[in-house]
Amino acid sequence: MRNKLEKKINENWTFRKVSDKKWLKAHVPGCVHTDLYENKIIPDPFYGTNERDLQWISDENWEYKTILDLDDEFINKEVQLLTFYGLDTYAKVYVNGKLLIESNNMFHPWTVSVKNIFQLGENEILVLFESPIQKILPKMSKMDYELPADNDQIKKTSPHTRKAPYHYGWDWGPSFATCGIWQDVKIIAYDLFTIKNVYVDQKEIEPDNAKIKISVTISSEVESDVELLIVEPKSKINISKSVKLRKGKNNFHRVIEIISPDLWWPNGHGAQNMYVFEISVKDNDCIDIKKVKTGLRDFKVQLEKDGDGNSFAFMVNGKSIFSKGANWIPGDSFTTRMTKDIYKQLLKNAVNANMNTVRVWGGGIYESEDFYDLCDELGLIVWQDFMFACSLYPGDDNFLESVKKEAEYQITRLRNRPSIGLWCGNNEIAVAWHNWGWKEKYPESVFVKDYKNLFHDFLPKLCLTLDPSRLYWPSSPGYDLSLPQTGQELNKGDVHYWGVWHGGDELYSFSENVGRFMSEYGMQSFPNPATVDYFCPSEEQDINSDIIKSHQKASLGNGNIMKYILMYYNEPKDFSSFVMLSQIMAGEAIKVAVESHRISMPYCMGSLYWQLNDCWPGASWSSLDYFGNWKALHYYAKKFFNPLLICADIQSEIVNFYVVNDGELIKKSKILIELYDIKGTLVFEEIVVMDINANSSTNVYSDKKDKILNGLNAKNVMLRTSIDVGGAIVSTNDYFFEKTKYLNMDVQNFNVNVEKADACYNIDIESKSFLNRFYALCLNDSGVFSDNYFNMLPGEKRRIQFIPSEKFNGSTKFDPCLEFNSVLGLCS
Ligand code: BMA
Repeated sequence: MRNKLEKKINENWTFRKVSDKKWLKAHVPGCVHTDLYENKIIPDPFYGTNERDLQWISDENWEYKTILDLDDEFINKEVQLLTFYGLDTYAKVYVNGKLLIESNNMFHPWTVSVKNIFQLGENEILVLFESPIQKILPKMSKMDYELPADNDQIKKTSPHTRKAPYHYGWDWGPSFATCGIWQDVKIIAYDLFTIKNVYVDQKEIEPDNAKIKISVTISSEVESDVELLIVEPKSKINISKSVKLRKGKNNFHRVIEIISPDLWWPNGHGAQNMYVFEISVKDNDCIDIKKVKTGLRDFKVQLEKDGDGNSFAFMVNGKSIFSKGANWIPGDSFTTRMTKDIYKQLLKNAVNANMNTVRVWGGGIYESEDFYDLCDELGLIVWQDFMFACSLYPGDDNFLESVKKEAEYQITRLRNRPSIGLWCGNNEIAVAWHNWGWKEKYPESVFVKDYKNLFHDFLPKLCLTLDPSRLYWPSSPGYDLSLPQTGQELNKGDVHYWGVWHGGDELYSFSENVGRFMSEYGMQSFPNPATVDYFCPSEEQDINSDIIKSHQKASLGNGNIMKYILMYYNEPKDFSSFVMLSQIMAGEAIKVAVESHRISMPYCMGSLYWQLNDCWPGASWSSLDYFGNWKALHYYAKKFFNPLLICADIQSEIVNFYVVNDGELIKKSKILIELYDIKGTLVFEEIVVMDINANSSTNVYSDKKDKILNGLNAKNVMLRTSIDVGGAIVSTNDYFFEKTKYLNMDVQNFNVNVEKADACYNIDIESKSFLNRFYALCLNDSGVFSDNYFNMLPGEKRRIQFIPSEKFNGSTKFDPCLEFNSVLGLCS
């Protein structure tokens, strides 16, 4: 057999600063910052104010080298290729002294023929990385104006370089414009043919029949008669066909039908069924095999004119799905540290908080195969941005040529995945043009020519050719497929609402600004106390200390966090109380937002808060901190994204109660509306018995606020709403008629008892006073509590569980360091 050879060459790499003598051990995939750190040349970039002192790294040139031993078998092959799956970013690759690659884009692979360059025995591969900053500065100095890049904290070179925008800094992350071989390096050699690509195009997917078209691209060195096989065990597909290969590129396709397919569903709506297609090409001498795993589903984004404007709603297998989730940013400033386990922890936690969607936001990276594998497996719909965010970009041919290669590669790589819902051109560029003063500042041609060309012509055409079944949406937020004349429209398309936080508005503004699909809105908070300890010694833990401020990248910063806390709470006692109150504040804020979005369905059909995760330990809008700890917001999210939700709108004189149901019809449920005074006495009660319709939001009860209060002081009461199905409370939600700081709360008093059970800890809480947002915190593990941040009436008893993270499973040595408190205990 003349087998195809494929080998990773990630071993035995060394690196050095170009002006240095000594070569040091390097990691591939990796980057220069982590290599320097591992060699103890630099301290932890995330600690203290180290970020500031490490800026020199991105101004230097670095080189990486390895020696590769090759035998006859490789050297005698007809085709010999060297592929760098990711070079970040300006690299010159020399093989045995010969320059073979000059890269300028980290988002697509670089492949080169090494036939007659590789030799028997030792071969040297040398990669020289030029500073991404210094490379661009001369070009910028010749331009009439600087392209906007507000988040770029280095030298505003980022729009010119196809490199992850957040590497240059963002309002939640540091500036480390790193470089390195950030993806696998491979050598591939064959004599006859190779399968270049398999595309499973889901033509028509219906419950009783799936029609799919399988297209196979084969590259051949010879003319030959071969057998093409398509095998899929679950559907018993076994097709064999004799085909003739021509020299060069060959395309074959075959339409297949699967009767009664097992469909793929987003989380919460059904199973994530998958099919594995194995495609092989063989002759007597040689075989090449490619496997494609996919889920069959009909996915559409409904953009329809209706009485309110234009809808924006996901339809999966004919069912309208309310999209619940958050925006995803890269999980590390140095993405090569992301392992499958870390991805799994983060994305599983998204699912554990009842999410069904993540938006891969355009200022980061096109994510790894692990990421999308997990989204497919977990049922997370991916809103996939192209990597353009909050900047204007060059419009010259070289730039477009580079983007073409990038987009072609990424679309082809991801189009077989059931989780990918839509492509989106960019993040916030159109809205910035219209609303951030760009229109007044830059030549019109940058928008009506360059922007239009890239996002309204070039990218949509590529998507249409390579992935015709998916929507291409030019920009988020956006309201139309044509070049927008205004920033965003509440009644059309998707909306980023930042009146709360950036605009300083109070929380009720969320309910006054509900769009058709809310793809961004947020409230900042600090990470968990143990995470703060990771980067800041206790004596520096102060809202105004240099270290704390250096881990806060948003322009409005800690002052804005404090401003929001003080709108609703009394002053935090100390720094750690500030940290915890900031988290509770974020939970309360996003709860108001999401509830107003969900009760507005089907007018509003999506709610993705900003942001799910972090790339370093610092202040941000995230609900999971850098180490994967659940911040208060994540516990709130689990409840406000619960498939069955009861909530109240208490803004006006009439209080409206709603039940939102993402699931099937529920017969004879009991809706309980109860008002308790702060001593725990039930003072008002209303019970509504009803059937809850499938996939609906229903106004189940309305009453005058005065009637519910019945003469009681609004500062002394709590409204508790619940749904009882078959004798079990399946959803509950509390409200107050006054801001927390005005509530009359007694001195906080409670008992807690912790006992170890099999794989968890049982925590029994007994309240002796009214407890506002009682919480438990584990200071030495990122494990999760079964419930958290809830209100307790005096005399109430509750049991919650603490489930330690997987690393402690079965460990007898683990002793959780638990802390318990509530809002009153945090305020002075
Ligand atoms: C959004 C995002 C990000 C930013 C966030 C918070 O608009 O698109 O650019 O980090 O706001 O300001």
